[in-house]
Amino acid sequence: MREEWVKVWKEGAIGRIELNRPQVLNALNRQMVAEIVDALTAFDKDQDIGVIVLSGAGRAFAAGADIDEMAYDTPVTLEKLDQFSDWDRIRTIHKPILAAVHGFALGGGFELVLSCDIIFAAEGTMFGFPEVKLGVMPGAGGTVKLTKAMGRAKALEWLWTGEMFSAEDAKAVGLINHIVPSELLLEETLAFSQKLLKQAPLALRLIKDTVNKAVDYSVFDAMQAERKNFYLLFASEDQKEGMKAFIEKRRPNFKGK
Ligand code: CO8
Repeated sequence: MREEWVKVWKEGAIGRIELNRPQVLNALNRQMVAEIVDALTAFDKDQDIGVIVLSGAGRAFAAGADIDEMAYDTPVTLEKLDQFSDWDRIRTIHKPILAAVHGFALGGGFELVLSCDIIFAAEGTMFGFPEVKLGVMPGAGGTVKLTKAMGRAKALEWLWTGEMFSAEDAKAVGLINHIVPSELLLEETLAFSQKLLKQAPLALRLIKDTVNKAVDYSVFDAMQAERKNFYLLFASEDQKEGMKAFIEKRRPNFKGK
């Protein structure tokens, strides 16, 4: 696996991916996105990994797509490159993806954050979609996800002005989960990962699947999907173990089976 622009390693059952192009604030070139998605896919298949944590080296999480790389693109080069198929693959990752975000999360960097499941931000992190200032707009789901999260009026304000917003603003509209002091960012994110590692992995997986469907489907269709996933979990050993442990008044020992 190529790791030119990311660092990838295991910390116990946590798969760590660090964006590593700090000289340009982790501006996402296409190879870097492919490396991130390859690492996510590899960890998703790795039986020893339960949670994946994404973070950025240097003074920012990611200041957007690499403007130098895309400045001379045409619709034809973009169509042929089909770079967003890599982004689509993020949606197929079953395991929890946590983001530890600091400095800036702009444009494609913000879209990468919004592709994660639980988001921790360091105090002072700035979020935004400055694409409008470059004469373009978000292309990896930013417009859609922002509108679903905060409603039409607020989304248009963020997208039309291209201004940066604070972590507090992002948290107030439910785009991120927690704001923590800078020096505790990774500690807090990893501590939350440990909480998830204690849960039944199949339950985590099917909850993520159902929540994703709840975002995309009608309420009725999402509830049908929820029901099927609820039934499916009763085929797992972990369901037997979880309920038996409750009755025996002890902690469950989940195995992901
Ligand atoms: N692309 C390329 N280089 C970048 C980018 C970027 N997005 N962001 C920063 N850099 C480079 C700078 O050019 C600079 O390089 P150098 O030292 O060689 O001059 C270096 O990083 C440090 O940046 P600054 O000196 O500008 O640092 P400041 O602290 O003064 O400013 C800012 C930080 C405010 C974040 C500023 O760098 C900035 O405005 N960056 C651009 C932000 C932006 O417009 N992002 C949106 C890009 S478009 C986009 O994301 C479209 C998404 C499409 C789908 C996703 C596909 C991956």
